[in-house]
Amino acid sequence: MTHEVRGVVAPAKGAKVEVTTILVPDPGPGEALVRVQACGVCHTDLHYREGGIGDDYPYLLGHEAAGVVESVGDGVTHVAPGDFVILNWRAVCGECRACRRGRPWYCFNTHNARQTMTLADGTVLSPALGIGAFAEKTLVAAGQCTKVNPAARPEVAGLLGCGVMAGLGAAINTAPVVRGDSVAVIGCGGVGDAAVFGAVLNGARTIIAVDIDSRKLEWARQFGATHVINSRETDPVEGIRALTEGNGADVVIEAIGRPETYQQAFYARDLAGTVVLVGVPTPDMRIELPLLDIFGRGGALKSSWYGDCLPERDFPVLIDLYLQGRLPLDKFVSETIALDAVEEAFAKMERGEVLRSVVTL
Ligand code: PAD
Ligand code: ZN
Repeated sequence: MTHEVRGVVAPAKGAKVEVTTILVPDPGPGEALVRVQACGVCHTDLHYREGGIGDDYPYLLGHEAAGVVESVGDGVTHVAPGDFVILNWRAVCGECRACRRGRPWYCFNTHNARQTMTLADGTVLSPALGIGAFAEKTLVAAGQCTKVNPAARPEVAGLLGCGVMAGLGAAINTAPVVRGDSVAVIGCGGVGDAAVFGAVLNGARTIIAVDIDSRKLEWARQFGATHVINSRETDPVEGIRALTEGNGADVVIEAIGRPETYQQAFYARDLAGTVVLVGVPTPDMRIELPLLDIFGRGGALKSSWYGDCLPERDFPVLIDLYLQGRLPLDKFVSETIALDAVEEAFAKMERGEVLRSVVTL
């Protein structure tokens, strides 16, 4: 059987997204059909629309989602119809060179559904990050479903499926921040604020939030930033050094994905400190740094893919922390919107009015 549902599609590079009918097949072996309940609007969806990630239009957008498993294909044992799940884009294969070396969070061959979802005329859709969840139903590999406590509201649970996990994980897994560290986060959208809170969770002493928007800085304070710098007014490198006895921060997390802010991160860290790039750059971006500075400043320059998370390990724990009142996921949800308001949500994101708009279905 094929399910005819509504979904949000990016038809061509730079073109506005459209709500349109999509066709979703019943799950085959190893696949699951999920009735989506909520899906956050992440900057990565906008990157897709603008051609920053690839050219495989049309894209079915949306990838920060939670919902209920409707049916599963042959051989699926770890989830069943009725399970409340967060969708993930790291269904590890267990067989690639990273998995075999015991580093599955780098898995180079993550699973997605084998069958395709299409437009009504049969045009094959590329689901964003192998998910495509701005849709009433979506088809994924069963491993992309992580079962969590259904007491969590779908609109907050779904956020762990991408941006919040990426930001939290950049701090707690990739850096990792350790008790007593000084941490600076450059760019305080949903991802950056999650990094701020990750620094709180791991016991950072000083947490400096940097943004060009004072409203964002106010929100970052609510997540636990001890200091804020508006980098339109204050040079962020000098500002971060001034707040760290002239040294720079032990960990600087860049959560925008731009050369100039990466360069700020590079020079705002202490000697032997760590830079974590979690923001996603576009293919045209370049950076030039003196090689002597890379050598002479020592430490580590890391990227954080999805916060180096393992969904099966991390999502259930983080949902439990949320349910215990120890992880303020509700604060990320600025508004809930309908499927046809994604384009407007992109504009609000660009104007800095929201941390997360979340589509509810
Ligand atoms: P967002 O647009 O909500 O937040 C970006 C923030 O950066 C906003 O608060 C801006 O005001 C701020 N900003 C923009 N320019 C500057 C500047 N020059 N100096 C200081 N602040 C600035 O986006 P988001 O939080 O949803 O996503 C942030 C990035 O993280 C984006 O590149 C997204 O694609 C990436 C991401 N990465 C992963 C991953 O696995 N690495 C996962 C999810 C998202
Ligand atoms: Zn995302």
